[in-house]
Amino acid sequence: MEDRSFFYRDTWVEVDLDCIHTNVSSVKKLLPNEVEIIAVVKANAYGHGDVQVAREALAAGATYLAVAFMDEAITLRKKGIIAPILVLGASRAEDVQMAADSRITLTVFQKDWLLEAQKHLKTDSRLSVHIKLDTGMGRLGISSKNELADFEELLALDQRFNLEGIFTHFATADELNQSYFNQQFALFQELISVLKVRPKYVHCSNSAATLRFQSGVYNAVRLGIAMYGLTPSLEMEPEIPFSLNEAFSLRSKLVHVKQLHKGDKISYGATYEASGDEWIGTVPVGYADGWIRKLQGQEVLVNGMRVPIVGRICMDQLMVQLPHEIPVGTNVTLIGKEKNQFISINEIAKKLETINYEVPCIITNRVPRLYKKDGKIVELKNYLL
Ligand code: PMH
Repeated sequence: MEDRSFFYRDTWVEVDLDCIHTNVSSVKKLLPNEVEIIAVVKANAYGHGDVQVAREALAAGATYLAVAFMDEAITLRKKGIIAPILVLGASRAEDVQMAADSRITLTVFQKDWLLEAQKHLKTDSRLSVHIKLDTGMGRLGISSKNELADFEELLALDQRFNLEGIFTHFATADELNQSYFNQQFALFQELISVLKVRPKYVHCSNSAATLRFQSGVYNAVRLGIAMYGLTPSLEMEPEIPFSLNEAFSLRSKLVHVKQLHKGDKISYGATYEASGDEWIGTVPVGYADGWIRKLQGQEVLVNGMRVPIVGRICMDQLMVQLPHEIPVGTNVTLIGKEKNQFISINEIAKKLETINYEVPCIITNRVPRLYKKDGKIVELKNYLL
C-alpha cells in the first residue's frame, strides 16, 4: 500500500477503473454508433463507488447515468457530475422542483402523480421525464395503450415537462429461454406505437439484452452488471461476445498468526476444534463489513494460496487455517486475483446461494474503496473518516 494515511484497518476494496473502462468500451464497439450508453450507477455503483464509476464510464463513452432514487442523483450532482442522470425508480411528486433545479430526469408512469407534480413545479421550470412502461416485469409502469395515450396527451399540454424518453425493463433477458423476453419486447413495440411523438430516447435493454439482442436496442441501453465485469447470469455466460473484466477485489492482511494444539477451539460457540498442531491466522474483516456468517468454510487467498475460513465469522474478524506458519502482514484476498489464483464474485455468490449482483452491494461502507488505474492508486474513499 503506497498510501496508508486514509484508513487505519488493513481491509479494503480495490476497484480497477481500467476494467470499468474496457467493459464500457467493449459494449460501445458492439453497438451501432448512434446508440447511447446509460451507465447504471445506482446503489453506489453496485458497491463500487458512484462518482468514480460514473466518471470512468463517461470517459469510456457512456453519455447518461441512471440511479434508483433522487438522493443518489443529488449526491452525484454534489460530487460534480454534470452529465444527465435518470432516476429509474419512483420519486415523490412534491420533490419535482428539486429534480428540475438539479437537472435530474425522472421516471413517470401515473396520471395522479403528474397532476400532483404540476402543483409543485414553478411556471418557468422545466423537468425532463422518461415514461416507464410495464411490459411484464410487474414493478412500475403503464401497461395499456389507452393509459399511455392519455398520459402522453396530459404531458404534452404542460410545457414545463419535457418528455425526453420512454422505456421498459426485462425480467428474463438473461435466460436462455427467450419466450417471455419476446413477449415483453413485442408489447413494448406495440405500446410505443401509440405515441404521437417519439421521444429522444427509447430504451429497453439491460446488460443481458444489450449483449444478446443488439437488434432491439433502439437508441440507448442501460448498462449495469456488465460494466462491472460480471455476467448477468451463469446460463448466458457462453453468449458473451467478449471477455468481461471484474473490477472489484476485496483485500485484507493477516493481523495475527498462532499455533493451535489438539483440542484448541476457534471463535464463538467454540465450534472449530484443532485435530492436531495447526496454524491459524486472523483476518480483520467480518459480517459488519458484509462478509456474512454464511461464508464460513469459504476459501480466501493467503499469499496466493487457497485456505479455508474456520470457525464462526465474527462482526469484524475471521480466522483461517494456514498450511504452515505465515508472517503477520501477509496479504489476504477474499475476492479477486492474487498470484495465479482467482476468487471470483461468482464463486462467492454460489457459496451465498445468490446472484453476483448482490455480492459487491453487500460489502458495506465500513470498508474503504481504493481506486486503481494503470496499476496505480488514483483515489481512496473512506466512508468513515
Ligand atoms: N435498468 C433498470 C430499470 C434496472 O433496474 C437495472 C438493474 C438495470 C437497468 C441494469 O441491469 P443490469 O445490471 O442487468 O445491466 N436493476 C436491478 C435490480 O433492480 N435488481 O437487480 C438489478
